[in-house]
Amino acid sequence: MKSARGLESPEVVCTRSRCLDCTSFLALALLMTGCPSAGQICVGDGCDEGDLGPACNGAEFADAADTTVEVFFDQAGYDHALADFDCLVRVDFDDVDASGPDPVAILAERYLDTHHVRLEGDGSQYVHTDFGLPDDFGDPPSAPNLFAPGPMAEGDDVGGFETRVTFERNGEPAGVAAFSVVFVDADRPGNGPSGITVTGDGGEELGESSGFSGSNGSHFFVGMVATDSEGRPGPAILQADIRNGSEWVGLDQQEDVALNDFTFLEPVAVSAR
Ligand SMILES: [Ca+2]
Ligand SMILES: [Ca+2]
Ligand SMILES: [Ca+2]
Repeated sequence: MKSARGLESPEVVCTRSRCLDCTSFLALALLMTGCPSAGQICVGDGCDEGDLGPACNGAEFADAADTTVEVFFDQAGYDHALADFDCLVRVDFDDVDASGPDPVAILAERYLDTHHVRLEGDGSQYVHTDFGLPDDFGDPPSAPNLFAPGPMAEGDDVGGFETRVTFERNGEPAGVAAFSVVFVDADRPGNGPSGITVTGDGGEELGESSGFSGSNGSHFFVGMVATDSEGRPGPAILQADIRNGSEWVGLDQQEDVALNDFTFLEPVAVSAR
């Protein structure tokens, strides 16, 4: 994604404070600033810590102790549930140069300063365009890159298929009110169901979804929104554990599944909730 901060900048989606609101531009100006659509990207100096305070868009946050998690399998429903918020953050991995033949390892902290998220695979984390399986992973909607946890398969070891997602603000654990990820080619759930579990304070499980599937090469959206008893989204989700299939994404024996765009509402430090 081309942004006003340069081709290599990871996309940061927010429109608060100093972050320029793209809705104030005409269509031509939107194109010139790299905004993918109205209200979707930071320009200028970007969003610094001071800009991204705890009160996301002024919306009220739920009581984390009184939380239910709703699961969405359609992005429209997820977006609608978050319509009052103006601080959706997106990691699409397209800032990584992964145009070579081999998957590119990224640090778990790659998006920590910019997006306040840590992505930790069983053994490293990888980005590539198709992980060597173009029939399954070629031509993703969020092109060109996909994500998958390592380690890569080696010998009898089938490699990694689990990723832990945690959030951090100013070195402190943080929570999010919503989280989503796209599963690519989750087409053999009988060989290894994909799934997400989200947890809150004290490791308490807040919500879970697994066993969903689509056709060969499909892009299956799963989103979760944490709300209180009055239906208000709140930053109760401290961690998401994602299982993608049953083996290293490029092994091509049982269930290979890649991941694409992670989105979440702006993380809020636990002490600021
Ligand atoms: Ca992508
Ligand atoms: Ca397939
Ligand atoms: Ca598959």
